[in-house]
Amino acid sequence: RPIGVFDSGVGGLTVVRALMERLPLESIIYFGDTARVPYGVKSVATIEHFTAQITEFLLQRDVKMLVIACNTMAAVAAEVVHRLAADIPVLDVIEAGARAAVADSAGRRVGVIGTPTTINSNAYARRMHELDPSVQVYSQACPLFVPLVEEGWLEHRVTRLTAQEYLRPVLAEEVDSLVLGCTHYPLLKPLLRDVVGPRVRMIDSALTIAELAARHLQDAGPARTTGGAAEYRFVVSDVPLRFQTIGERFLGRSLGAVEKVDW
Ligand code: DGN
Repeated sequence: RPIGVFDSGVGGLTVVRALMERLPLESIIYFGDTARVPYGVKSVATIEHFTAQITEFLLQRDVKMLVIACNTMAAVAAEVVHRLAADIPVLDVIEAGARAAVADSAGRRVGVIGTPTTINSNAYARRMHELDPSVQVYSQACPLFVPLVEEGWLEHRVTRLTAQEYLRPVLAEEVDSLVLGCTHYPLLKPLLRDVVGPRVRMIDSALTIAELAARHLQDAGPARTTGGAAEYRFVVSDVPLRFQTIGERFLGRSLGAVEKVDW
């Protein structure tokens, strides 16, 4: 049975990439809601409705685990997924990122960046405070990052200036960690490293959720050692212009055939 991974669009492929590297024997079915992205600026009710629809779709494909790769969905609609998929583990990037951020957290000052919906939901800060009330959290919405990454401007001076502008208030608080709270931000890691300097620990929620998924599967039983190679299916709600190019940049390899859902 495959692991189901879903996102509001193409960005969750950074999570698929991390899962492929961490769990190379596991099959994955990915759903990207490319027809309705971006979610980062939509209302909670709409995001909940879309999330429920995607969850049902993946449950019908008999997934053994669900991974909410989209920070925006995890921030405001994780409950919906837990309710609909009560029989299987449901992991989400916010839980994974928040846990990693507070690990060894004595006196930690943590910065969180994400889409406006993720930041306004306060989900990261709330979860981190539950895990460790002593942690100080400073959040910043970075709405221009998603389009800049999709444009492929990963090292562009416009992106650098934008990052300096967005991160100035967070860096002024002398954070020791920065949570990359959006599917797109792992692609900006080299540039963000330059902007935040070598001292700040960067938490990549794609890597942390792959680690969490590996731990869950280990607890569930011995790793699969027989059977065929892992299979990957990519399903989207639209095949927009340049999808293949952008998707392959996120995935770090060829996507192969992409299926379009018939809704
Ligand atoms: N996948 C979204 C996230 O991680 O917040 C970013 C894309 C979007 O919906 N704006």
